[in-house]
Amino acid sequence: MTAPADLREWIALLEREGELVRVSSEVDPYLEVTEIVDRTVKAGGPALLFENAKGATQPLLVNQFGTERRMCLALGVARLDDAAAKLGSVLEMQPPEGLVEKVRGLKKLKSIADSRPKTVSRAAHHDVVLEGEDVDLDRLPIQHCWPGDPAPFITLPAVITQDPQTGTRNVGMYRMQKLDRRSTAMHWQLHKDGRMDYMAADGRLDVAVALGLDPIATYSASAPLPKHIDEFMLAGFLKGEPVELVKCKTNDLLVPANAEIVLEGYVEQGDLTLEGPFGDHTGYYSAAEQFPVFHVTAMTMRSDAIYPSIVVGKPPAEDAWLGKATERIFLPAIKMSVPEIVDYDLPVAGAFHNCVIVSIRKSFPGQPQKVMHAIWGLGLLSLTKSVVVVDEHVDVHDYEDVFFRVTANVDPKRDVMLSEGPLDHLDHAPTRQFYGGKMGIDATHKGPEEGTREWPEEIEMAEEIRSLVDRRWGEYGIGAAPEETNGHEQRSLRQLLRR
Ligand SMILES: Cc1cc2nc3c(=O)[nH]c(=O)nc-3n(C[C@H](O)[C@H](O)[C@H](O)COP(=O)(O)O)c2cc1C
Ligand SMILES: [Mn+2]
Repeated sequence: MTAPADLREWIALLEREGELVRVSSEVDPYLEVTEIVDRTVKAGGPALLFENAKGATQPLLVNQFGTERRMCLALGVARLDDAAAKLGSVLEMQPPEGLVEKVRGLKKLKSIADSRPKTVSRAAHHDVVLEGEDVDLDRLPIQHCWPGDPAPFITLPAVITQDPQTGTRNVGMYRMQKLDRRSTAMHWQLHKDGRMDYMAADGRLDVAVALGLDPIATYSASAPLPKHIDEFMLAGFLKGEPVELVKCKTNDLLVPANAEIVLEGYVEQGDLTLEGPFGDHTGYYSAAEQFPVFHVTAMTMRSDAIYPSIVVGKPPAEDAWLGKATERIFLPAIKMSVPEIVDYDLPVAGAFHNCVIVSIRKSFPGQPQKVMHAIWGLGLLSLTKSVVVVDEHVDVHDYEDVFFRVTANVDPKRDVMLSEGPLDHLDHAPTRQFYGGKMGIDATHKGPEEGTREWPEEIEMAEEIRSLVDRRWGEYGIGAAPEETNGHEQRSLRQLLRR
């Protein structure tokens, strides 16, 4: 499977796969689109291309990532874990032995070399160039998502900046409240790389915003990479070919040549505006706060540019699958730092940073607590509020099984560890913003080596009886066998969609 080259190829692929519906009726980006999308996402429905968005000249694409199948199609893999395996095989490279391994090793090294973006001179989004007074965000069907939002905001941008000191590129996805035809707010939260570039700027910082990319490049903007790693490198690696970049018209930043729309401009120290409140993925309205103003100096686009959008709100929403892709893709990197980790799950209902369930191969007392501290010290996972640790044989994606362990295996006085540390910018629960309590729950088996009583044995049916009953099931005349094999995956999907 190859990944789509741009948004057009992606839309064509979705149509061939029966994964896209075109809506030709006039639909209002003010609330109406949100309600349609929310229902469609929760029903596991298709991507939607609104061809006639009220008040705008350009069409609106939404729900492109709304199911696991579409997220896999977007990444060009059969299962999300396959994208992770590709990264894992590079991270775990050993010095090769023998010719076959050497050739294989060279291929892997080439895949890294090929992921570096390359510069090209032409881009379709240079067909229409609006500068200065001509910049007009009113042309775009920017959604006004929730009734309590003060304005429409751009929801699915790839925001590009450069570290003023090192020159390293950063790409992130941050909502952009429309202020007027030529400016927006830039919602760079406290712990994000984009904000660090802004804080390091002496005066002005150039910013470019790419809208309507191929789905891998769009996904990469949301990926929580360490600051010094360019998100377009990850995109190139996942695509298997370099991201092609082209220079902006009014500043020196490079943007993906396949973009539908590009907003070029700048932010400035001290130039802030009141942003929000907006309904966000926490399920609540985030508080209004001061954020930088993004001044658009040029708006460039394809003549028939398609504007991409996403609706975030009470989980589960479309961003669930962007988050799940990150969960899977980053597992190999997490295992590199914390090798006893077998698997982990970020429940969608926990808005990704409120809870992490992690299974570990335990070999010494205190290891679950070691893993909790490791998670609280690892990239954006450090913002995690609660960590649940289970043994390696527990399926972390099966929340009923995890709940069983948490209730059965925990002595709250002994196994609940309270700590404190940084919390997500939008977390409304802690008394102080940005800082508060953390909880670790050790739901692993304990034994005498950890100073407890003898741990009882878990009930398991004998393997030969299981296969005997499998074989004879038809004879009993009970009816169809209850789903058993493969049941886990289906169960977790049901949980994700249950409301
Ligand atoms: C749909 C969507 C909207 C997002 N909106 C914001 C936002 O408004 N502000 C923010 O700081 N992060 C937001 N995020 C999360 C960031 O994109 C994510 O943390 C990313 O890793 C930031 O990149 P950076 O670490 O390079 O700054 C959003 C993510 C998604 C998927
Ligand atoms: Mn980054």
